[in-house]
Amino acid sequence: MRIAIQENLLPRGSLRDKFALAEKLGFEGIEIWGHNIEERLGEIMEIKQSFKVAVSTICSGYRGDLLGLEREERELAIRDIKVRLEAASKLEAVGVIVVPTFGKPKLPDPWPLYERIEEFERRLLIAELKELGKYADDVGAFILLEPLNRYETHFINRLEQAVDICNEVGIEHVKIMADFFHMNIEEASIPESLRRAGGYLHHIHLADSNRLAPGFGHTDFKGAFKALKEIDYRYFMAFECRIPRPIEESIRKSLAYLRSLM
Ligand code: LER
Ligand code: MN
Repeated sequence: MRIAIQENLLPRGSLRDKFALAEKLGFEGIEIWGHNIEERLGEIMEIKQSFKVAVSTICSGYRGDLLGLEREERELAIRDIKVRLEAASKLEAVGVIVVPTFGKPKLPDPWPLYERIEEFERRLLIAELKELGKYADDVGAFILLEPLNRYETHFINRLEQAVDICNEVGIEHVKIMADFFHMNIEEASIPESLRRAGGYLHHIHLADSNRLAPGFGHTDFKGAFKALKEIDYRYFMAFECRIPRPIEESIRKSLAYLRSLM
C-alpha cells in the first residue's frame, strides 16, 4: 500500500514545489487533476523525472457526462476519458477516476423498456465501458469507477454496485476504487465491503468520517486496513480531504497515524 496526495491539497506553489514537498513529507504518489491534462502533460512528465514520488492516478477532469441527456455530452465524455487514459499510461499512473454521473438522472423515464431509470443508465454505461475498456486495455491504464454517496449521485453509491458493472463489462482494465468518506455514509461495514471488492479494488481515497484528514474523525481505519491486508491490496491510497492548519504538521500527524495502523 502506497500513500499519495491530491496535488491541490499541497500548499500553493509550482508543481515542482508540490512534488518536492510530497516527497519530503513521505508520500509515494501524487494524484493529478485531469483538467487541462493535454496542456500540462509535457510539464508533468518532465517534473516527474526528478522525483521518486510517482503519479498515482488522474482524478476525472473530463468534460461531458457518460449518462448525459444529449449524445454529444456522452461522446465528449468518452473522448475526454480516452485522452486521460493515454495520459495516465504516459505518466505510468494506475489509471483514471471516473464517476459515471453526478446528481440526479438526466435521461427521461425509460418506461416501458425499463421500470427504473437506473436500469437504463446501467445498460448505457456498460455499452460505453465496453468501448472505453477496450481503449484502456490498449494503453494499459485502468478506468477506476468511483461510487459516491447519495447526496452527490443517485447512481452507484456502494462498492458492490461498481463491482457488478465491472463483472458485466468483463474487461481487464475496468476496475473500481473506494473512497472512505462515501463508504462511511453508504456501506453497512467498510471492512466487509472492501473484502468483497477484493481484486476489483485498484485505488482508494483517504478521508475521515467528516472528510478531514485521517485521524481527525471517527472512521475505524484499523479494521479497514486489516481487510486491505487480507485482500493483498497493493495500489495507492490518496488523500482527498480537508487538512486542518498548520497543514504540514497535520499531514505528518495523519501519515504517522495511518502508518501505525498498517
Ligand atoms: C467527490 O466527492 C469525490 O470523491 C471525487 O473523488 C470525485 O471524483
Ligand atoms: Mn473521492
